[in-house]
Amino acid sequence: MPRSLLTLCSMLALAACSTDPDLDSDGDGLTDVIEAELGTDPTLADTDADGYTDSQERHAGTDALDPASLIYAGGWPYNINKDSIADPGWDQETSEGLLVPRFRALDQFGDEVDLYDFAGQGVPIVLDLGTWFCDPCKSLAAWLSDGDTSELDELGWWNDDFVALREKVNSGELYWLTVLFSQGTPVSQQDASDWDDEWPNEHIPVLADTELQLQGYLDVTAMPHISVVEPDMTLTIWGQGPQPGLRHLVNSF
Ligand SMILES: [Ca+2]
Ligand SMILES: [Ca+2]
Ligand SMILES: [Ca+2]
Repeated sequence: MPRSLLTLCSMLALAACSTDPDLDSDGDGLTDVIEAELGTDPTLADTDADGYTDSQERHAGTDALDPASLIYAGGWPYNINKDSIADPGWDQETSEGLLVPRFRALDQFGDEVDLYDFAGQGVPIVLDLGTWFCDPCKSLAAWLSDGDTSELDELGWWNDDFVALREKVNSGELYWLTVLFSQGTPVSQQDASDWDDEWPNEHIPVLADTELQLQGYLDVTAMPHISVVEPDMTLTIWGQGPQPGLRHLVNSF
């Protein structure tokens, strides 16, 4: 065994230490050799237990040894392979079956969130677009926050079947992104923060579409607007109104 690997093996103190330089004992995407160099634990995918793997933290440039150093303060997913998604850009026509452009926006914590970080996790994504002036949007937010459907029950499009979707959001089986926009005074990061203060759900990023990019692309006029995106970023349901998207999701679980 080469001297360097002997040294590594003694450092790692692994029962089954191998001479394989490609060995990734914890399957986190970093070899044991690289983890020894970084000081991360080769037997733990997430050394600092902050929800992001050592490999994700290295990719994002955060500290894999510091639980206070997070990729997103909100704990949103991170996709190491997001650059491989063929971003069609905002000039592409909007159509079900096509990829959604790479939307980036500030969230309630001030982090710039990349929509493509939610790709590749095997979890469908809801794009819920609304405004402060849309009362049903706020009723939807209230339900997502505390489960209260009393305001939604008054609305013609609401169905009791949709209640199950909140459980999917809270269990991580469904990503729900609330995206705020405004046709008048542009929304700001403060709006995202205020919205989250009013109707908090720790699983839901609230994003400020300051440039009306997603709002324009999805041609949002009726609200709440619910579009559904597959894990590969294909637009599956291009919502006009909330019902088609919510119905599709209920049927897909
Ligand atoms: Ca590893
Ligand atoms: Ca590791
Ligand atoms: Ca960390």
